[in-house]
Amino acid sequence: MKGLTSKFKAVGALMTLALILSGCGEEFLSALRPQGQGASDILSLMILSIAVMMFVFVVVMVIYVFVILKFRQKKGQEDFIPEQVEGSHTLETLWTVVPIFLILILAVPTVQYTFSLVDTSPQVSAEGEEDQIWINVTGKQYWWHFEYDGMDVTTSQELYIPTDRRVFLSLHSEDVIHSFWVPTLQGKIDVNPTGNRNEIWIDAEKEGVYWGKCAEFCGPSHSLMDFKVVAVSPGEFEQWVKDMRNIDPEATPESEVAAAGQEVFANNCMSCHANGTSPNKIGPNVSNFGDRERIAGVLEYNKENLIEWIETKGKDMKPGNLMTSAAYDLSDEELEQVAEYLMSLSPSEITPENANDNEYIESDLSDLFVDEEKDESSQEKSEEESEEDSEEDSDSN
Ligand code: HEC
Ligand SMILES: [Cu+2]
Repeated sequence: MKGLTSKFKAVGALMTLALILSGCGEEFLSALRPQGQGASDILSLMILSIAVMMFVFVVVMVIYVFVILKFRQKKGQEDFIPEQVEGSHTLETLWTVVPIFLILILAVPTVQYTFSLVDTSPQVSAEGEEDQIWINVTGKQYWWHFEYDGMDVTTSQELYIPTDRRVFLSLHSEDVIHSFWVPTLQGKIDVNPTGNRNEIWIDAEKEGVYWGKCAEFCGPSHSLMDFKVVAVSPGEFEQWVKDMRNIDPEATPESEVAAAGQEVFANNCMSCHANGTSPNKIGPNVSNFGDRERIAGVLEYNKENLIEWIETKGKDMKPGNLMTSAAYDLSDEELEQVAEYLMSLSPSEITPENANDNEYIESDLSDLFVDEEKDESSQEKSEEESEEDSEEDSDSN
């Protein structure tokens, strides 16, 4: 009877586990419900290895049970000694060859995917080489910065991508090692501070807002180093890029309160934050802060949280974050004004809402690639790069 209750307990525990695990299947967060090619590939590897392991488990269990039943001591056999067998070529060959075969089944696709998941060489379609979107990603304690190569667009915390193609990421860190991971879209990739840049592609099959995480312990707020990937249709992406390019950080907001807030922001915050396409700074770029899904990557987006964040410098909301060293001391009125200003920053018609509206706008994005602006800035870029390269060369000498 006792055995029976413990069996029930085991079954109960398994069922609870199954229930908990089934809760992991969120489309915006779960590696078990892939929404991009990379994550699908990884899931198929997981299924393959589970299948191989289940095969081994079942075979071993069947033999095990069979042997226990067949060769157990029977009545009247107390003194019986079975025939003693030593060495069997057939068996030894079998249990050497079968595992080698199983490991090959696992190894071949694993190695293949290990390379294809980070293959950033140009994709070629029937019409020739496709234009590639490259985004420079910087990981920092505890937020992410994105610079769209050749497009003159910079943003932080939320990465906009078009749904019709792979986008290519070149990642590095400015402090410690982080790891860039959007579970529903791709595998993890290390983000290193040592000067080497890791590269990976991501794609989203359909529009949506996908959650990303830092997957390498990087300090007290590591688990709060969240970001979002906002996947919109190509037409919407093109619109977003154009809007983001045309930001005028000096433009005066319509509301008076926000205009006062702009002043407060300029006097207290611009040393660390950027607005517009100015380069990577100590704190996130706030150009489209009004369209963020979250504050600082994790907090629910509302004015109360924003004011609390600014007032406390996120001390308890994101322990150890670098804004805590800011020197300002704002009055309640100034807090209100600066919050109003930040929430008014919405330079683009395209927001995360467009990722959920099921409206698909076509575009081949060629506009984004052929214009002169791009040519110029990519030229500048390559000049910069070659300077950097020669610096690195001389460093290493
Ligand atoms: C010492 C540099 C520094 C100063 C000065 C500073 N900040 Fe920050 N701020 C940061 C850093 C760093 C972060 C990122 C924190 C994190 O998420 O780890 C941040 C994050 C934020 C965020 C969240 C941004 C987002 O994209 O979600 C807001 C809002 C913000 N700061 C507002 C302000 C305001 C308003 C002021 C001026 C009153 C200000 N900050 C002054 C460094 C600074
Ligand atoms: Cu981290």
